[in-house]
Amino acid sequence: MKCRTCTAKAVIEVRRHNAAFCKGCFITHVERQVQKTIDTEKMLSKGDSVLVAVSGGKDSLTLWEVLHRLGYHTTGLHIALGIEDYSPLALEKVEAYAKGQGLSLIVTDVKAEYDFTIPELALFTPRVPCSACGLSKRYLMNRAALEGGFNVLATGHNLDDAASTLLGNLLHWQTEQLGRMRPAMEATHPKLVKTVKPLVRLTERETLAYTMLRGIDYHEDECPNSVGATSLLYKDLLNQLEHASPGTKQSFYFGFLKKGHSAFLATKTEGIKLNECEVCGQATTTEACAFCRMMEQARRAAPPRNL
Ligand code: Q46
Ligand code: ZN
Repeated sequence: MKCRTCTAKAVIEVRRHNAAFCKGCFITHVERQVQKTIDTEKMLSKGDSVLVAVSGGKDSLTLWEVLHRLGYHTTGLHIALGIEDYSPLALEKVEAYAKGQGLSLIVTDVKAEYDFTIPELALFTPRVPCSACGLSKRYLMNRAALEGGFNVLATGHNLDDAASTLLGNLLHWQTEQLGRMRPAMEATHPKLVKTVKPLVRLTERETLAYTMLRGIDYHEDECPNSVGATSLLYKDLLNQLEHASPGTKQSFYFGFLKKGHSAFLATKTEGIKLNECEVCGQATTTEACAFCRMMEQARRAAPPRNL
């Protein structure tokens, strides 16, 4: 198998592009794919101050590496979730990467700032861990971007993430979510920051290959709470389809953006008025935002020693 670009011995085959690449040409291919996504979706400009959410896994570290190499001004944001046997090593990997590259990193520790870890929030509120975690991450990422004066927040979602989310949203006809599925979402309120997903043109396998070929030391363990997640079942099904027919994930997601997404835009904005949360000031459709309400629930339910 030879590299499509230079005919040297290939190290990876990308069936959906009907191509194989050597190490150097694959790295260039990945970085070009990211730049193409940024340009077509008008995600970033070189003057932007970009906050990159980094969990320590392969996707987020790949994102940080590529954005930095493409010449964007980036700062990392790591949210320490307090999940035993998982979070401490995640922080270690992110800190080591930032130090090695000489990049600045902001760390937000949920327990230190709000008195509860993610597992504790799941214990003291009706939310399951991933629901408490997802809400906390969205809130804290936006808060960190606003406080730090960043005008864009970048996350490492890849094509597998986008396609599996789309499948889930379609299976349950989550029309509001379907209207929010663009990889670049402009801020719709002064207390919201623009969000972008520059890796959506790359599959999970491709980001993993990039991470390994670049020699990036990432957190290999999956979060223990991801076991049995429905999103993994959707990813599995999409992988089976992709195996039988390469290019399925890409045509599913990008075909939706081209032909289906606009049909759901009205549902996204219709009748929704954003206010500022009466507790924290962040954008919300209710009086107190969902994050502040969850924290209040946890404070009421927790034994006094947690306060
Ligand atoms: S980190 Fe958080 Fe994920 Fe762990 S608790 Fe669930 S949402 S699985 S991306
Ligand atoms: Zn709030």
